[in-house]
Amino acid sequence: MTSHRLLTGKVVIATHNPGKLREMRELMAPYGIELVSAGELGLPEPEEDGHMFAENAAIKAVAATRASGLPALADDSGICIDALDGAPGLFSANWAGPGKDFAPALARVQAELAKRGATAPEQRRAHFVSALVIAWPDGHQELFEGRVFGDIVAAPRGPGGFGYDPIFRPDGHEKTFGEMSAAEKHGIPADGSPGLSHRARAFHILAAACLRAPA
Ligand code: ITT
Repeated sequence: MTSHRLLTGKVVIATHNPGKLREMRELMAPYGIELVSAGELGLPEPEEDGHMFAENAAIKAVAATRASGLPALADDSGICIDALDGAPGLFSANWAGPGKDFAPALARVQAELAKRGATAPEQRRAHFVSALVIAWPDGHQELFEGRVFGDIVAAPRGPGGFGYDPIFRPDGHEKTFGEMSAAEKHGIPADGSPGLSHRARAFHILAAACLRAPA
């Protein structure tokens, strides 16, 4: 059996993405851990040159723990579209360009799908992936991954969430992530079973392994 390490004390949330930061703070909220973001600490964004989500998450967590001397939690994530051979995938953030403007990225997804004649939902299958890595200053690391499957809707819907949320409809739901409240997107049921979003699902495993709710 793998032995996990408990996460305690002050922790860096190693992201510069405000949407992710908000979700990670929400997911961590019940555990009574003091959180500080990479932005609040003025940490630079490391170059993400890994070939897998898990590698990039480790690059970000390790950079933040080295720079701060605190344990750090990073998320590397993206949306993989079957008809586009898994794109944008690792390059999900890059499709928004340096200005991090997602309108062109969402339009590009639609254009690429149209080019391939993918109009029916079953031709527009996609999934989100989240790799969460916690890195400690002594070099210890833990990795947790979550996925959620669904399809790309015909046009963006809903003001909620961030990034690709307005075009992704998870299986079993009519609403896109963009039309859901934060609580609906996390989808964490009271019985403690796994949540809905890729990040909530990865976090569910992380919490069972490394977090204890305060008594
Ligand atoms: P950090 O590296 O600073 O965390 P980033 O935005 O560059 O921020 P990634 O490299 O992991 O993060 O890129 C992931 C991209 O995938 C992100 O910018 C979003 O566009 C998209 N993405 C990930 N999770 C998402 C979610 O829950 N909803 C919508 N889009 C998401």
